[in-house]
Amino acid sequence: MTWGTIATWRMAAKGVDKASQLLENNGTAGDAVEELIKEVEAYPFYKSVGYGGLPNEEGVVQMDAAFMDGDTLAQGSVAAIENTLHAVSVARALSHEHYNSFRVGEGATKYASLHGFEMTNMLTDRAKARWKKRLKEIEQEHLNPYNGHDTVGAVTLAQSGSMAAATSTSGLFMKKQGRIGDSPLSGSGFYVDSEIGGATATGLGEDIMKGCLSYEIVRRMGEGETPQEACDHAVYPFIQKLQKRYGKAGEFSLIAMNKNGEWGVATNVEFTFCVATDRQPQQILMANPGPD
Ligand code: SD4
Repeated sequence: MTWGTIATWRMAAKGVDKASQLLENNGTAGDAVEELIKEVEAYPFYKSVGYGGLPNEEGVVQMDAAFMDGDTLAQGSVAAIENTLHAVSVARALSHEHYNSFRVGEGATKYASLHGFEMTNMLTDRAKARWKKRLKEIEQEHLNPYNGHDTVGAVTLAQSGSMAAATSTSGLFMKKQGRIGDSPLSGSGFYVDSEIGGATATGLGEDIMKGCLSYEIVRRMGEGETPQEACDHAVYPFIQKLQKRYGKAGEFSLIAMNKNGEWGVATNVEFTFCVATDRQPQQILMANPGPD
């Protein structure tokens, strides 16, 4: 039976291995995507996700995460959550709640601690040192604080045909307190429907949100486009639109997988991603910016 997973950035490689093992052994799409993201969240040297993630302007690590079940379309999200090791697990727990399934700030952190999720200081010494250095650079050189992008996002397809998607990020380095990106927002940072497929995004949230790009890719796959066609048609004309209206587009990349385990990607930066399916052992691949 077909199974598959796709995830943003090479940092997801170990997580994709874990997810693949689960999927190969008939695990659920939800368990696989959660384990994949948790692996990235726990690793201290990934600077845009989970433990060791870079803080906001105030020196506080505030994370955004989401989980979506492609069978029920249930979703859970947290935004600006603090001191929580696995934001994605909190998002997954919230996806079971009919009401109050998207929590932000103190409400999200309180939910995590009340429900027994592992709480810890997410600011490592290394991240703190980078924050201090950056504060000085910004003061002296008037730099744009936005510094690259590497949110983890993934889509999984289980042998049962069920699909799931999830994201997790500490967002933009030096973001303003309480700033929330695309990653926890349905349709922008992620979307999945087991009858069609799923997509997730990484990059400048403020621009990804303008195009609801994850939903647009899934919608196009639903109309019969392949994942690659859907990525190309959703992303590149949208980049042109942003360029026309603003003179530039932020950096972003999208990945997609359909219910048959076929996948696609579109990006306007050099972008690495990981794919594994029952037909193809894990590969770490590189995508180049598409046509302007
Ligand atoms: C955001 N999409 O918060 C995220 C940014 C990102 O590493 O990819 N950060 O806008």
